[in-house]
Amino acid sequence: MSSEIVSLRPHRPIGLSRPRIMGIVNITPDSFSDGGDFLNLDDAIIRGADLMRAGAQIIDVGGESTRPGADRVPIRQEQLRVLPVIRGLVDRGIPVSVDTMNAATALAAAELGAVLINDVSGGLADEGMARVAAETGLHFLAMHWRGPSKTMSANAEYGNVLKDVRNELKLRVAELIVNGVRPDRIILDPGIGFAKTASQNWQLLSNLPALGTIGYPILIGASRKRFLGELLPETATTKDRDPATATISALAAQAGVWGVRVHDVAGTTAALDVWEAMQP
Ligand code: PMM
Repeated sequence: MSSEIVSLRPHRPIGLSRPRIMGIVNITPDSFSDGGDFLNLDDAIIRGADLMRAGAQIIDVGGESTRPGADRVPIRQEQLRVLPVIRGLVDRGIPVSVDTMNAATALAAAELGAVLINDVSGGLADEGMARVAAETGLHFLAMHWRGPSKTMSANAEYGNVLKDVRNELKLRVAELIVNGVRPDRIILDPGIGFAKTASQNWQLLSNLPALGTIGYPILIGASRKRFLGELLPETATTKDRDPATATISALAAQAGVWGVRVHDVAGTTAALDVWEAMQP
């Protein structure tokens, strides 16, 4: 290979490493892409183990759908769905994250051995969440959020989506730290598809390095979301969005993200293998 080609290659920012893959197991009858698939305990555990074999580093277990328009789920019902699955996965030595907006569920998951709290409200939905994050010392993934799924589509009003999401995430960080969450435990997520139009999602995805300059690891959750469907024929299913998701995973890797949250772990593993092989 000529030295000219080598020198023309863009420099890889220092510290850029392969993103972690968070595999999704939703135990919900109504999640938009896998709702109802893993309601049975054994199926959910097998699914989590399969996703680990396919290349995930952590399994995200959720019991409350956050698709636009979804109603909240009673906490008791959420816990009945997620806790047995978390126990089963932890028993098999699998690192687990709990996708919940409820402090009580996060605490129960922590007691079972979950290693990360994934709160799509970033601690806004439950005032006890920051304390649970602080006291358990778990990693806390704070997503950009502008209110419950039932009404969030009406909240996609931004002066400048990148600046506003950035500022609102910085506010979250400040409040989490004031409540005792250790900065080195915080991971941020711009909340693709949450109170965002398709165009706003693309603006955020095309400016990931600007989100990284907040100073915290960034995770992206674009998997199978509706805005990807707009690139496909009308007859396409949500699973048909997997190649687009995997492409975003590779591009997000190039932008230096810490992690990607996906349903199709095998597809993203392949995409990240290609990205890694292409690194200088
Ligand atoms: N998206 C969903 C659920 N949980 N968590 C994080 N951190 N980021 C996301 O983008 C996110 C999430 C909704 O998707 P699903 O219903 O397929 O799980």
